[in-house]
Amino acid sequence: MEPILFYGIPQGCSFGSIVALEWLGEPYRLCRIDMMTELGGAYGRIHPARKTPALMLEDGRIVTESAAILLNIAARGEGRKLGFAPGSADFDRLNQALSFLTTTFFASFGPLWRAYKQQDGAETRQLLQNVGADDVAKAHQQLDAMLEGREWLAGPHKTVADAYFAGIGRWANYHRIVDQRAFPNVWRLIEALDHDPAVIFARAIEAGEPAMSAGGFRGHVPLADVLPKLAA
Ligand SMILES: N[C@@H](CCC(=O)N[C@@H](CS)C(=O)NCC(=O)O)C(=O)O
Repeated sequence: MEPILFYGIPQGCSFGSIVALEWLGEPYRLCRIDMMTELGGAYGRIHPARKTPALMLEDGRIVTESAAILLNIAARGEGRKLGFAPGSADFDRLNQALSFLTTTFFASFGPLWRAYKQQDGAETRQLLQNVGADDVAKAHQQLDAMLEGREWLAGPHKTVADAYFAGIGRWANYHRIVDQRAFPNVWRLIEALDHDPAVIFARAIEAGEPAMSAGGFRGHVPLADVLPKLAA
């Protein structure tokens, strides 16, 4: 059995794991989870905290947390150079970039997602949006500094850190909160990723449109069909 990635819509951070799987080029399947309606119920058997992404491995074990999933994908494809050998300076750089993105950068959007879900309370929503705008701008500033003099986040070629950024780097524009062109190194990376076939593929997958895989995608599988495959 191929690994199965559980990805969330809309605007999931799991987008990055789809991009990484495409870059890897090995067989995989996808299971689509609508985060507005499907996080409850049976999905809790895949991810008890009811978050996406999750990756089911060949033996039925589940890996959660984007960083762990992405490093699992990177470790599969030495030839694809999505990661680096442990002990090297590039390996440290990759872990540093991934840690920053999955903590500080991801968390800076927390208030904005709270505001997004908030149905009423215009005042609270405004407060959350103000806090979010400030946090997101600071996180972009930090990322811009990290990218100084570098084409990609973690070294001389694109890695799973860039794949992850392709997903969460969209959020500033989605929330219309920060003009990313004010951060030239970040903007350069966004533009470089924008036309990448794997990013185009992941966008089409999220939108539910026909998507052209580089070769690894073996189709969607419904959640009900995956549950019996779970490791005991
Ligand atoms: N630390 C986790 C965060 C996972 C997470 O919060 N995922 C979001 C989507 S980006 C989610 O599932 N949200 C649904 C919810 O909280 O209701 C990771 O990096 O995988």
